Parts: sequence; C-alpha cells; structure tokens
Amino acid sequence: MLDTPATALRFPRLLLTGAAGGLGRELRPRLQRYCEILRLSDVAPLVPPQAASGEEIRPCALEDADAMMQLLEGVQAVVHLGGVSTEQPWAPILAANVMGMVNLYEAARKQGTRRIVFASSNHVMGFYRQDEVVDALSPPRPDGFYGLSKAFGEDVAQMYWDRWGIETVSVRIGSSYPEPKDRRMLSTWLSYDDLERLVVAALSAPVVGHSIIYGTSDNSSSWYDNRLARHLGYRPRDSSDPYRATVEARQPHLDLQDPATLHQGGAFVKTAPQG
Ligand code: NAI
Ligand code: 15L
Repeated sequence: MLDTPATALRFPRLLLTGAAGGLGRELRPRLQRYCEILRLSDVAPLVPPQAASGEEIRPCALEDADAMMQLLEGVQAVVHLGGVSTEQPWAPILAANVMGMVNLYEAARKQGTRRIVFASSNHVMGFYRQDEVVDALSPPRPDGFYGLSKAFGEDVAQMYWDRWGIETVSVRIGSSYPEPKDRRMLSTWLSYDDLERLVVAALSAPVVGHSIIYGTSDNSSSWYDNRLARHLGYRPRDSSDPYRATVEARQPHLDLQDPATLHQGGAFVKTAPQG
C-alpha cells in the first residue's frame, strides 16, 4: 500500500472485477482511497467475504449479460481483473474472457461508464523472443488461447473507443507477485505498489482513448518499450534488480533449446490445453 494516495482522484463509484483473485485481493484495500464506493465483484467468494465501510459486494459471472448490465449500473469507471488468468481449455476462456469482455463493454455503453482499466497480459506478445523489444504498435503474437483472448479483449476496447468513446487503458501485465520467482520474471516483474501506481495512472490520466501499456516495474532488463504510453504518467519506483543475485543463484543454468527460455511468454508458449 502506498503511503499517500497517488492522486486526488475520487470516483463516486468504482467497480473492481476479479476481486477474489490474487491481484483483486491486493487492490481491494488500495482502491478504496480513490472512490466513495468500491463495488467488488467475482464468481468466487471474496476474502474477507463481508463488505467493509465504503464497499459493495455484487457476485456476478462475466458471461451473464443480464447480470453484467446490472453490475455496471451507477459505475463511472472499472478496474477489470476478472477472467481466466492462465492457459486453459477454450470453453472457460470463451465464457469469461471473450463473452465476458463484450458483456462488460455493452453494459458500460448502456450504463454510461466512461473508463475501463483492462488487465491484459504479456501473453498477447508471448511468441516474441526474449532478445526482441516490443512496443504498443508491435503486432500481437499470442502464445495460446489465453493470450489470444486478451488480444481479443484489447480489440474490444479499441472498438468501443472508436465507436462509442469509452476510454480504456489495456495493461499488458508482466508478472505481478510479491517478488520475482525466476530468471524470466527479472524482466517481467511488477511489484504490487507499482501495480497500484499504474492502475491509478490509468484511471486519472486526462485523455487515454485506447492506450496500451506494458505493466512492469523499473527492471534493468526488459523487453518492453513504453514510450507510446508516456501520456499516462506511470513512473514505476520498484525494480527486480535487488532480487537478481538470489534468483540467478537459484536458477544458474538456462536451456537455450527450450522454447520457454527463448520466448517472452516463458512456459506459456508450450502449455496449450486443447478442447
Ligand atoms: P486470478 O485468477 O487470481 O483472479 C481472476 C479472478 O477472476 C478470480 O477470482 C476468478 O474467480 C475470477 N473469474 C474467473 N472467471 C470468471 C467468470 N467467468 N466470471 C467472473 N469472475 C471470474 O488472477 P490474477 O493473478 O489476480 O490476475 C488478475 C487479472 O490480471 C487477470 O485478468 C489476469 O489475466 C491478469 N494478469 C495477471 C498477471 C499476474 O501476474 N498476476 C499477469 C498478466 C495478466
Ligand atoms: C499472466 O498473464 C498470468 O495471469 C499470470 O498467472 C502469470 O503467469 C503471468 O502472466 C506471467 O507471465 O508471469
């Protein structure tokens, strides 16, 4: 949690989807400072399950269009974390990440919601090699059904900006955990404090249209060029660098014949459940 709020921003009602998940649980207490009412939603039970002061809890499945329409009522902005977050068979990805995105944006359009922060993923770009640098204009190269669904989600965001003026920041999150777990995450790591800084920057920048930004901390090694997202004003303050020696000692040898070592998506490039 940041010592002081990153901005004076305060929405009357902000919706957080995926509130029961790893990042949702982390952002739940952090986002309360940026709104009068934080509406929390997920299909899974929240932890803790009861609403604190200034919170509303609205369980909802992303693929349920009617329920999503109700969920967006009275909401000015959304932090959309909900959905399948790993490589899975197509059916659950189709429901949560494909149908769910269209349901979210249709509801936003009809309920007058103006801005969405979409938790996209580095796996939109997973088949780029680790010796390549990508930016917001590089063509997507998804590494599986999951990455494909996030690429679709970004297209949904673009279409709703072009046709309906709903603003989105698609954040291609790297790896957001308490600390980097392996050599790859030295390049993809996003601390929780920087996650908060990035989400708040995405919510508070005056003009975003549909912007794409890579969500990482200020890591010395990186495959991402965020120069096209400078208007968001995101300044990471953490870095994977202090963890480098420990992580390298834990994983001293890399198999350069392994597609997971060569590609930005890591193990996701070879994890592809079918069906
Ligand atoms: P998570 O899997 O812990 O949380 C996702 C939440 O979405 C879960 O609580 C789940 O119950 C909910 N959900 C799944 N299907 C649903 C459905 N059909 N209807 C309603 N809710 C549903 O994932 P995590 O780590 O918290 O990530 C949050 C978001 O950020 C996800 O969209 C993920 O794809 C994205 N992301 C996360 C990264 C990370 O490093 N944690 C990296 C890149 C992207
Ligand atoms: C993601 O998109 C996943 O949601 C998360 O579980 C991590 O695996 C992350 O990417 C990553 O690439 O490390």
